[in-house]
Amino acid sequence: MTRALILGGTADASLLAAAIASAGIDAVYSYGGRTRAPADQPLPTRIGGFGGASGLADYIRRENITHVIDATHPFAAEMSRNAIAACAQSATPLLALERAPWDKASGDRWIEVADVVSAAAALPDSPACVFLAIGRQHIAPFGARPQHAYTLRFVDPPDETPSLPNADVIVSRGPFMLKGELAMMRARHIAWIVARNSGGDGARAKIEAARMLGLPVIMISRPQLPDRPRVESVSDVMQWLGHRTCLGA
Ligand code: 3Y8
Ligand code: NAP
Repeated sequence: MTRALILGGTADASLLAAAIASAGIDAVYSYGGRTRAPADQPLPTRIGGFGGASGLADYIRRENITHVIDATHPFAAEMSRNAIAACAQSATPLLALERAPWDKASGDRWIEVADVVSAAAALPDSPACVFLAIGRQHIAPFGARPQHAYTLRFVDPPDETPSLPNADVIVSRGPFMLKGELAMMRARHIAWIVARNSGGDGARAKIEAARMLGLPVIMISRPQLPDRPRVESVSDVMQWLGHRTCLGA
């Protein structure tokens, strides 16, 4: 009898939860507990860490989980690594639902870097208006570049003033639309954008807006993960679970 665990927290994970719920498959949806009011899901939902890979392996055994789908964000590397280890320990089938990275299109002015520290180093010396579209957890390295006027975007209001001397926070959880991104970038005279190569549609609009405005994007590449089976569509996950979607795909 199938009992699936969805490691969620993304738009794709929400689409998968809807398909699994409508198929009547027994499943649990899991959030890491990063935001104050995560979106409701049509499945029983748990919030918070498992306690490392061994905690996840214990959870899998205790809850009689038969399949794990890692539908977390491409930058949720620790969760993904733990899922690989826990599923190996408990001999539980694992499948990643992971969207492809954005590809650089003609007209894109990307500076590709490996991590957030390199992204901060890639900013110019002369003061500029910079849009940091990388959330709340990784702002500190930009403290080394205090000359810039930063626009930050968080899911929830910040608990304290960000450590950067000249920073303004937009509170918004996405998904983001092209019109809104263009208006925001123009109103704030944004000259540089820092982004992660999240892929997917929920945050692509800023990349398209940068292209239209001819702005440089410092693009942080994804962390490397050990090999694991992966698909890019909900229907492929449903087939993996032994369920034919209504499209029969
Ligand atoms: C808690 C679930 C939906 C889901 C929305 C997607 C789209 C917007 C792209 C920008 C980039 C960023 C950030 C982002 C994206 C979607 C999707 C996606 C980037 C929620 C969510 C949770 C989180 C966690 C949060 C992080 C933060 C990252 C903001 C829910 C809304 C910047 C990633 O305050 C914090 O601690 C937030 C932390 C991890 C990265 C960071 O380091 O700050 N996501 N985002 C999940 C959990 O607890 O398990 O609250 O409902 C999900 C979404 N985030 O309904 O359409 O790709 O799926 N989220 C990045 O760098 O790309 C925003 O602003 O342009
Ligand atoms: P992370 O750094 O890879 O994970 C850190 C720890 O958080 C994990 O080891 C685990 O704790 C816990 N955790 C993470 N995701 C979890 C989940 N879905 N269910 C239960 N526990 C989880 O993760 P992150 O980058 O902070 O991302 C946290 C959540 O936000 C994920 O759901 C992810 O999909 C979502 N998200 C992240 C980003 C991003 O940029 N990172 C973007 C959009 C959405 P234990 O070790 O205790 O088990």
